[in-house]
Amino acid sequence: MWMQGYPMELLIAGRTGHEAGGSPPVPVPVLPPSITVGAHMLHAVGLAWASRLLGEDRISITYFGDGATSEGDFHEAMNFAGVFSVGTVFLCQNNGWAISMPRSGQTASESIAQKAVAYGVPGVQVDGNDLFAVYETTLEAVDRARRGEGPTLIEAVTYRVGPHTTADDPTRYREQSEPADWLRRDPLERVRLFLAEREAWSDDLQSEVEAQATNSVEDAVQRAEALPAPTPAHLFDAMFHTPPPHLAEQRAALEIFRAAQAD
Ligand SMILES: Cc1ncc(C[n+]2csc(CCOP(=O)(O)OP(=O)(O)O)c2C)c(N)n1
Ligand SMILES: [Mg+2]
Repeated sequence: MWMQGYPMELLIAGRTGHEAGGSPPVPVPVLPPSITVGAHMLHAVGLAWASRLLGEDRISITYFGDGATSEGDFHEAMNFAGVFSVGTVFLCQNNGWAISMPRSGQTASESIAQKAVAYGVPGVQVDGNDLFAVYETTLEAVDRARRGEGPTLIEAVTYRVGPHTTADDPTRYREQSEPADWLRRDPLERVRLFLAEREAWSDDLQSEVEAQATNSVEDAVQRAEALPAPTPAHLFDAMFHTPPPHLAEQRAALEIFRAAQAD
């Protein structure tokens, strides 16, 4: 998202629940992250379809987890994309887990990629820990969509080595030894070794890049923290263009409550 131009301080603000981080500035071609698992795949299809109806040539790519493929939205999005040959690339990051639900409990399908068959869409499985393979596969799917040949479902097979969030404790539901095998396939380490073998990477360069990255993140955190704090009324502002009566009523009640608190 950052590479597409979503400012880092807004990404951080969004993560802290600040409304300002909820969407990027207008020219950035990225939608805000969907907290509702899977809901965004439909938006991606709608956007690419709308672009075609407007006579433009924009396509869309949507990223989601293995768990999201159990949502009805996934099937509706795939179905529409297949029937109308919409230029959307579906990229499933199959990391083996949806919080505490293993991939085997998610679907009886042998693979996620094979689900594409049911919608008349090509499905590809790729090593999700191989940067070059993922890039190549994505590029092929993007080119296909740009040529007007329709959607592709990509299953990038990877693994969630850590907890789902800081509130999650994977020792409660999986063997502690499970991540060890995957740690050896760390995609960053693989790229680093690949580059180092070709003398395109070194410890000095690593320290330099890490220092630069740390600086830019710290800078972005400061800028995010300097944003004016949202007020509770903000919750209502971003919901509807014209608020329905019950929300207008709740907002008015909140204002009375806040005024009473201030007295
Ligand atoms: C509709 C909906 N149901 C449940 C949740 C709670 N929830 C948040 S993340 C998550 C698991 C998602 O798993 P997956 O799609 O595999 O994505 P991953 O986190 O592994 O990248 C769940 C159940 C939610 N945010 N939205
Ligand atoms: Mg997952």
